[in-house]
Amino acid sequence: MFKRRALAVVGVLGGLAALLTYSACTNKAAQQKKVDIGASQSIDELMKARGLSDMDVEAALKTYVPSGKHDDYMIFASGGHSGQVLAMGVPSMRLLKVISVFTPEPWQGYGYGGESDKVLAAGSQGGHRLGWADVHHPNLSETNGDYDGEFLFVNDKSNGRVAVIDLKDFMTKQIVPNPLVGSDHGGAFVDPNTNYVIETSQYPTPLGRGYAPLSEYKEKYRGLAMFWKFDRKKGRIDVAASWGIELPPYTQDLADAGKVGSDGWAFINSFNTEMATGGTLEGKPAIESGASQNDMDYLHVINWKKAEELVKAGKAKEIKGVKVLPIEVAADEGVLTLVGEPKSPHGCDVTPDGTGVVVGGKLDTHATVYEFSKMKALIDGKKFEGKDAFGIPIMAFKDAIRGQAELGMGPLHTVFDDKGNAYTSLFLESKVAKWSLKDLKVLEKISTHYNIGHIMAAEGDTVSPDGKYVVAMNKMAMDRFTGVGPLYPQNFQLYDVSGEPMRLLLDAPIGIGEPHYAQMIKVDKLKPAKIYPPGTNPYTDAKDTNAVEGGKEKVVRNGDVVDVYMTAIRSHFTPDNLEVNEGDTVNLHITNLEQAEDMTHGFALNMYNVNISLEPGKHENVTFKADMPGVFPMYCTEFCSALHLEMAGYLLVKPKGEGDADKDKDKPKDEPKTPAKDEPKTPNK
Ligand code: CUK
Ligand code: CUA
Repeated sequence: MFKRRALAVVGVLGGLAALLTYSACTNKAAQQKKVDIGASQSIDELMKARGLSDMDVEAALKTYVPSGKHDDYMIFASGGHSGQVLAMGVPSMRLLKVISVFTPEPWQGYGYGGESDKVLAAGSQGGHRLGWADVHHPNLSETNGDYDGEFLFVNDKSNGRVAVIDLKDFMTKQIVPNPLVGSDHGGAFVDPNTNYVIETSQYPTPLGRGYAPLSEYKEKYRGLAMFWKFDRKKGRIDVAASWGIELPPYTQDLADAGKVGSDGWAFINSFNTEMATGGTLEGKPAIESGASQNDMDYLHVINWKKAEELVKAGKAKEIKGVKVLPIEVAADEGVLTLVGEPKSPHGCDVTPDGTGVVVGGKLDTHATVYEFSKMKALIDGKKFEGKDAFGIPIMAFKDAIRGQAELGMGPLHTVFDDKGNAYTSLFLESKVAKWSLKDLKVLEKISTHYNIGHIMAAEGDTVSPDGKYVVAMNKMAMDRFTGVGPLYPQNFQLYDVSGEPMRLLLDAPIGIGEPHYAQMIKVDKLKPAKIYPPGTNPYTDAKDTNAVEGGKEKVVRNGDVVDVYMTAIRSHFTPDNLEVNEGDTVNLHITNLEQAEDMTHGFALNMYNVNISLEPGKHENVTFKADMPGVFPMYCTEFCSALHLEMAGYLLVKPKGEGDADKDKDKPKDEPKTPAKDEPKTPNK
């Protein structure tokens, strides 16, 4: 025990270990007590006082990141229903930022009157402004199958949307609503060079979201694989160049893109190939049992490079302006092929070398590894065992697989390390199974607490995973934390997988939920900006046409439209007092003139729901209608200097009938003011 601890300490923190002068062969408590850590207590005394074991101390030493030191990895984790994405450091598991994506977020001034309102509005579905999202699968942009640290994509399962986050400034730049599907799930996944952001539907609906009764489910309901073209130069999805493939009304689930030899292909697992539609009140089986009748569902194997050619050759039909390759074409041309998947499949993960696809089974004890080369040969040779009800060819299961790994109860998702091992989450067993891709044999298992869903590993689904760390994203936390009421914290558990056995290092409750997937990237691949060049509009990535320079501030009135060109710098706004008339449309153009790191100013205008964040150099345009007369303090919401509280001003909205705000300026100061009630009501100019 003691020897192991000494070695671990040396491995993790050589300097400290030397200081502690642990001996590998002695176990004398007396010698221990000599270790003075500078706070009058020895390590042993501290351990005793806090009830810590050797393993606890080892875990602490492996995860503690001293103040001022940085983490080695960054996690981008789904924020679940919050609609946001969490950025966390590894190994400390410190939360660094909640990136606002689909949901307004006040601190980042996201959705409170500024330019970000346009991004959120563009994410409307069916004319409805959506106030939440169910984020499932963040995916980092890749170059040659490796994370390149430039962009992050996430999907909103509930409303069928995909968002683009630019990792230059960790801001959401685009939300693209899918006009065809009712919900999505597989995705956002990228191909190895991020040509496409792939989004696949979940619950089938009529494509284009029209009406069709459930009795016409088989005829009218469909799934979809959407290929959003990514324009890396612009950093945006090019909606016009995007297209889809019509899928049968099975419930498509997780998806992954092929890599290396399987680049150009995509794989989607599915369930409910029974096409059950429920009807519990009418005494019909619920979807849960209706969808669990067949022993096999279908893995969808898609040749997207071929689909792309067919779309370009005009073989697609248009639905709501989107080019969609019909099922018949996809089936006949070898674009879409099926192969059986055992018992309630879940998870769909391509191995780092691109040769295998791992699919779990919620009601199975195996993970199945499909062999890409075998499937390719079957498809090329047109060797099928039959067709499904939609005419899609089906490969024989036994001919398409490398084998099955007997892992335990309820395997879901799989990630990989640098030594040819796979790590699969076992939902029902609450364990992580480590197994070898070579012989599909389990090497070891470790408990999670509890009901693990997704799992992530350092660079775990690139062509060159790092190993080192695995994180379990658990569905339950039960006894892990101090109670906070019946809605329990969501818990990430960090494991050290650098050696054997695997070790649990740290619990990280995250405060929001429910997260699904996450990816972990080496921090040296990220090159985030520290400031913006002066006057930058982050949504155009260019200097805003309304950017304001110091000394050029002004107020311009045009009828009942008032344009205010304002600057912010420690610790004042110029202008700081604004006077407008009730009913005016007010456009605030505010540039933060600061070029010093972390000199962010906020701009809040009370009662008008305006709150924006002005990072150094950033420009924002805010528009609101001054429909509430009165006096409204406006102030900086970031504690930017000793005189931050003084960084304030007033918006005066003159009630209708009290005279024109501008006109008053020209009146001689001593002219007696006419009471409002005596004035004729005149419309504001
Ligand atoms: S799903 Cu959540 S645990 Cu949406 Cu990726 Cu498997
Ligand atoms: Cu600027 Cu506080």
